[in-house]
Amino acid sequence: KFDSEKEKERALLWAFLASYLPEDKSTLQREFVRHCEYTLAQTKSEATDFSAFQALSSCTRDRLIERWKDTKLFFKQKNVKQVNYMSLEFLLGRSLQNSLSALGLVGKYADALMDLGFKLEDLYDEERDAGLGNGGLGRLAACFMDSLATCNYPGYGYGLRYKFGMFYQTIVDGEQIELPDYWLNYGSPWEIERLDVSYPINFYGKVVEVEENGKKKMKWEQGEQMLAVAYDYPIPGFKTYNTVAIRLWSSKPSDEFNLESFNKGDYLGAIEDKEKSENITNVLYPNDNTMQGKELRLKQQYLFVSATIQDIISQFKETGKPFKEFSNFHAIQLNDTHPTLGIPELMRILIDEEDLSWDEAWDITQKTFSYTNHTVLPEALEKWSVSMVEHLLPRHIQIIYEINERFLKLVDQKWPGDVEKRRTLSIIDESHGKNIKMASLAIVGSHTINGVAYLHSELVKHDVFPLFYEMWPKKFQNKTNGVTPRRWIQQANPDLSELITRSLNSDRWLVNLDIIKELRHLADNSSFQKEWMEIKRMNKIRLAEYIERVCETKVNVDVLFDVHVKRFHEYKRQLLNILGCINRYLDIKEGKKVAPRVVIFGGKAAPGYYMAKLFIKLINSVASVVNNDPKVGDLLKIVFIPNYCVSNAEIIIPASDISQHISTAGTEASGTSNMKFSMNGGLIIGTLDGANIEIRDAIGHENMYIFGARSEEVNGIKKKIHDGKFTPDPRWERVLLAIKEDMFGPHQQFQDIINSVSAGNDHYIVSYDFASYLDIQNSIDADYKDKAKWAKKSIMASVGCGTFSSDRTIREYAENIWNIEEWKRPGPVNVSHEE
Ligand code: B1N
Repeated sequence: KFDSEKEKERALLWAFLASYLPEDKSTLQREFVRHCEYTLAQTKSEATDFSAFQALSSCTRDRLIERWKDTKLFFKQKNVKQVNYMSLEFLLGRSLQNSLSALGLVGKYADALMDLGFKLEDLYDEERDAGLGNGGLGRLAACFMDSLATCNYPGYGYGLRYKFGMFYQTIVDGEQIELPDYWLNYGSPWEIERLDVSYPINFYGKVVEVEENGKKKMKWEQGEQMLAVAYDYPIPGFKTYNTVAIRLWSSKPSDEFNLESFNKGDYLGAIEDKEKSENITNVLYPNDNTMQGKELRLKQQYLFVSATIQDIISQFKETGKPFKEFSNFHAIQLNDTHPTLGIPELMRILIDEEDLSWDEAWDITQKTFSYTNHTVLPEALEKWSVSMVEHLLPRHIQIIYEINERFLKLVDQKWPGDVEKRRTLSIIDESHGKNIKMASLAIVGSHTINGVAYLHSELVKHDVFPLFYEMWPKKFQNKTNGVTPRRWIQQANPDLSELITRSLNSDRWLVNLDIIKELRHLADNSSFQKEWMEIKRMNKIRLAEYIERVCETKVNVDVLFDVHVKRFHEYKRQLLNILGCINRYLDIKEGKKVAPRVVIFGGKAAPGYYMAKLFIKLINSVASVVNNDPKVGDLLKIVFIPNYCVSNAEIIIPASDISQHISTAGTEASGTSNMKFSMNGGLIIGTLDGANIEIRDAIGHENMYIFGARSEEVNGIKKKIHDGKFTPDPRWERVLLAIKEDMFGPHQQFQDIINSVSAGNDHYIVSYDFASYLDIQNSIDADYKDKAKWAKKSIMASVGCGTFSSDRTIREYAENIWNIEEWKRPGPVNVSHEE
């Protein structure tokens, strides 16, 4: 293998010098001080908790890099197939605690840093969230990366390195105010800047036909050019040495310049224009479950897919294999349709640059891509105007048209002369101008399409894409979402984690969550129940302290904690909850007996989503009346926790007695916080929607509070409401009257809410589900009084959730979609793993 003896010697020397850092206490301390002194240029007297956090993160990063490099090398030596998970969002949250825990160094560092005067927990709190996502979709991608590494699968996550992540939410006079999240101001200790990994990205320009070696071909002539530069974020597996990475692209102006614009003599103006046009990856679009057809977003999507596909191809070329082998080495998963341009981009590169024929290129493309659908909401299904795409990506529009033409030939073979089917199936929608239906392009270009919960996957097949399903029934699958138990149990709820490990006499449950079901026999055990509920109480105290700090409201921890945290959206029906609160308040004023509770809201509204913002205003208006009414006292407190994000979710979720997942049946694709709450012993009040249905099947319906219309009933109910044939419950009228009579401030400000649920408009059937919602809330009041009964339900809700580990989900993707194998890397000999 080696060119010479000399080269062999050099390699041995290098390997010796690059051997793993030891894990003894004095090495940990020396490395920490070295980073303080040399990386941060700080002495003992200057070091704050923040600098200690930075130094510890640098130490941790070094160790992650050791593992990641060797994992990459191992995969390369084994010639493995890898998955490339393409997502415009990765909602990672904080990384320090998670990484230390994966490295098995939590205890050792706690001890080592104590000598130097630092408390590990305080350092965790110095870290800012990496908020590169909106909500469930972005957090799912983060949980998936954790599971990919832990389950020893080869892979990469690909995304964008936004300078501004999800906005920071504050509440002023009851209203949401958005502030920029300039997270990189504080440096990102985890990223590895890869100035050596960058790709040119083209926009605009034109397509010309050229002749090369006697063959006619299309050439995309350069318009604007910029660069995408890679930043790698290592993601460690748990109880394994495997470490994978997320590669995030950042846009940079390219060295090539347009002589014309500089020739005008306005040097500073030309620089400014160049900067402006090239800051593509500046900001994350803050819309969850809606699409905004902005050109900048399209540019983000293209920069993302072009850099990613170029990177994957360059990795593939290192194997020296011919392109027909491509899909034996790479699977590409599209996290929703946001990266769908990857399909025409791969086609373009294979045909225009690698000289493959259309058929060869198409075969490779279809064998490589698969697509996950995350929503059935029509306003979220992406459509891009043909004229915008044509202008920005003139070669891609040709390819998309050709894909469509060839596809419609297949349609014609199956349904000869059926123009209606042809129209429905066409990738180009011509009903309001010409638009590209990205989901249709994704389905045609992929070998597999999946939904994210059983009900959702059924709706995808039968309601959203029925004709595609008829054409290719075998392409459609379900992959029910999951969440990582490392972050959502072990890290968020260390006391519960300790109890589970002690009771099972093993911590294997952290990598095989199914085994927590073995604790079922303890559900009736009164001393276990006592310990279980005592942990819940401690978590409630921790949350109450947080609430006092951020909301300046004191809450009683010995009452029921009812939590509703998620993005604000009409379909998620925070309105149902707050109207229920008003009803409860009116009951209290009438002197009815109710069980005391704290109702906790949290979540962001898209800055342009008027209704969602009005819900926030209503909640805060009701809260200020209820919380200041001396008649109410501890019977009802309503709090709105500002800036719901991954790090405060870790405090909120373990403290809930019940949590609300009350979307109109058939609208929430899956939901993932429902799984997190249940795992932590919080009971769910929910509709038969998304993954709620599977959670009920797993934990037993007696351990969940289900209410409301079923998905198959919703359309009939909507019609009934619309036709004025539905009479709401008297409590509904009473609540609306309270608002109209200005009980929560001048009612005019809430008029649009009242209109939105009035007959004829009540799209999410809030008025219909209201009665059953109130009834089930009353039964919760009653059940909560019986401490033993409640404790049993709480335990059963948790230990039945084994199947909702994202490890299970990832294994299903690996086996049924990606066709990749586990490759566990043997550990280095000089490191012992903390068990
Ligand atoms: O994806 C989650 C699901 O658990 C949720 O039910 C679902 O609502 C969420 C456009 C979305 N679907 N679609 C989005 C996000 C951003 C955007 O720009 C759509 N998010 C979901 C994980 O499967």
